[in-house]
Amino acid sequence: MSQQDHVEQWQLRAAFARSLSDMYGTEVPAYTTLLEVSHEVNADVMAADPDAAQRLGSIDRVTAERHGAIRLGTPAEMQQVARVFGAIGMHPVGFYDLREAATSAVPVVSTAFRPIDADELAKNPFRVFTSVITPSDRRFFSPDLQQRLEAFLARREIFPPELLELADHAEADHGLPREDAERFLELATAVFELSDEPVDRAWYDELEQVSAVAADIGGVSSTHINHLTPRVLDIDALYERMEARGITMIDDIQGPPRWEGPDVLLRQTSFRALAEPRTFRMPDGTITSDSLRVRFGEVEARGIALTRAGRDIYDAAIVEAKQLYAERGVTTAEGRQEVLRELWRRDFPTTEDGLAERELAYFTYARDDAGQVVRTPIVYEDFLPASAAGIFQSNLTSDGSKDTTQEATVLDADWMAGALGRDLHDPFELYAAQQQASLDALRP
Ligand code: OOG
Ligand code: NI
Repeated sequence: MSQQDHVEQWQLRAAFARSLSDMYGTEVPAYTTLLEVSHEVNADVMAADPDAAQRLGSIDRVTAERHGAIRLGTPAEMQQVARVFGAIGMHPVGFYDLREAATSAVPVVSTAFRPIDADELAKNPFRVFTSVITPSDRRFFSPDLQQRLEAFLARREIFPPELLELADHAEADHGLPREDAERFLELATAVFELSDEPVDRAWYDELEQVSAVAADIGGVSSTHINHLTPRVLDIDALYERMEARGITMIDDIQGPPRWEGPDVLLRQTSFRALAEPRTFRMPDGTITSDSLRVRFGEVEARGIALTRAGRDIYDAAIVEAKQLYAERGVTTAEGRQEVLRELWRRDFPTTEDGLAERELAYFTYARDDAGQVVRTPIVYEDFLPASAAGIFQSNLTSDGSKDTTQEATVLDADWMAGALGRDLHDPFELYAAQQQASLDALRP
C-alpha cells in the first residue's frame, strides 16, 4: 500500500475534529459565530506580538485546537468510546468527580481522552471530556430508578459494530486505508449528531427531577456532542466581542483571573445552552414538538501546566476566593476577578522564572544553536473539576435534587480504569515525564 493510501492516526484525529466541527456548526449556528470571533481575536493577538502569542503553542495548533464533551450511560459504552478514541490516538487521562465539585445535582464521573505524546499533541491536540452517569449513587437515584435507568441504558446501542471493528483495526495498525478511514469518520461523526428520534416525555421528565444531566444522558437512546470548544489567545477580548454580537455569555470566566503574571492552567467561559426544537412522545402516544436546552458553546484560553505544588496553591486559592466572596458580599463577575487577582498576587510568582525556581510549573529544556539552554513552558492539556462543575451548572435548566443524607458510592480513578478496561493516565506523571525527558536529553 502506498503512503498516500494509509491515513495515520493523527490525520484521522485531525479529520475527526474537523468533521465534528463542521457538523456542530450546521447544528448550532452560534458555535459558528464563536469560531469567527475566536479567529478574529487570535489574529489580533498574533498581529500585536507573534512571539508572545505563540509562547504556548504554534498559531496553527491553537487555531485547529478544540475540545468536545460527551456524556455516556454505562461502563460498556465507556469501553466502546475508548476504542473509537484509541483508534485516533486519544487515551484516557485523569479522573474528575463532578458529583462532589458541583452544588447542583451532577451525577457523573469523568475522564478526558487526548493524545499523550508531545509530538502527537503538536500535530493535533483534540481532546474530549467524557462523563459517565452514576446510577448506583443513592444521593441521586433510588434503587427502583437505578434499576429502570440501567435497564434502559442496557438496551440502547450507541456505537455500531462496523465502527468498533474499524476502530480496532485503526488502533492495531496505527491508521487505516483511505477508504476505511472515510467510512470510520462518517460513522464516528454520526454517533455524536443530535438524534431526531422522539423523546419519551414522561421518562425524560422523571429523570430531570433528579438532574438535568441525568435526563440528557439517560432520557434518550443516543448521545451527542454537547459542546465543542475552540482555544483563544485572549478570552477577555472574546467575551466582550461575543456580548457585543448579542450573544449572552455566562457571568464568569472560570479558572484563574486575568492578571499581569503568567497564565496557568485553564480559563473558560461559555454561552448558555440554546432552546432547540425536539419531538416528544407523550404518555398517550401522541407526538408533540417542544424544545430542550442541552447544547451550549464554550471557549477557553490555556496556560502553563502546574506541578502538584502549584496545583495545591491553585486549589486553595479557589476555595479561599469563595469564602471571601461571601464575607465581602461580592456579587459581580468583576468583583470576583478582583478577589482572585489579589490572591494570585499574594500566592503566585509574576514570572515564568519564578514558577520554574519554585517548581510550581512544568517546562521543557533544550539547547539553542548557540548552545544556551532555553526553557519552554509545557501547556496544560487537561481540565479543572471546579470549572467543569461551573460549566455544567451554568447550563442546567434546574438544580435537580441531591439527598445529602445518603452515602456517596465510591467511584474513583481505579473504578474508571476498570470501567474503561484500560490504563488511566495521571496528568501530573505525563507532564513530569516530558520535563524529565528534556532534561535527560541535555546531558552529553
Ligand atoms: C462537560 C463539562 C466540562 C470543561 O471544559 O470543563 C467541560 C459537560 O458539560 O458534559 O467540558
Ligand atoms: Ni468543555
